[in-house]
Amino acid sequence: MAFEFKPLPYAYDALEPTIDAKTMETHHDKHYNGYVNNFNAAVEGTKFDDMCVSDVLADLDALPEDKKQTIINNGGGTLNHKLFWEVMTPGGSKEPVGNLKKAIDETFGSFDKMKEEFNSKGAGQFGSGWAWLVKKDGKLSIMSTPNQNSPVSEGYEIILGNDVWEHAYYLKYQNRRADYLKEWWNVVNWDVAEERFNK
Ligand code: MN3
Repeated sequence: MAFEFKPLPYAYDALEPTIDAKTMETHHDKHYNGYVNNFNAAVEGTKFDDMCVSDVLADLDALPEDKKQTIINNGGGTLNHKLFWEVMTPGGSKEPVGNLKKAIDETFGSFDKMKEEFNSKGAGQFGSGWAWLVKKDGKLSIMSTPNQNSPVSEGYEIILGNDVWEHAYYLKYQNRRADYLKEWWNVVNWDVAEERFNK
């Protein structure tokens, strides 16, 4: 039961001008595809083959030592990107909605304050990694992870995440990661984020 590599749910150019078509195509069809293939190869023939990738990553101690880092890297690359494509949408929906909006206001003071903290974590992540809005025990927080490490391995549920690897933004933004982080909010799918929060 290999993880299925699916096409991007919108056109490569659908997120322009925030994210350019060439970046989306390379990111999805080359980088993401690579993680999925490597993850599937690593779990093939093991008991982890039948598990969903977030369950595999939720218990790193259960992984065999010789495959552990490969699964952290490529299982993380698989799960993190799957969520990344889902949590973006052409045009974006501009602002949090429903219960998530309420929780953001209660936790951070306002949507703007939440964005500020998120952008700062993303900009401050040295080298490659991710910035995340996560939930644990019903409580929201913001974190970053290096490489393809996934918050699910630390017991968090992911509400949304932004990829701050250079492959996610370099063609359009070059060294200006902070600008990419700021612009990215234009394409966030808050309906999906709200669904994930309510799960
Ligand atoms: Mn990426």
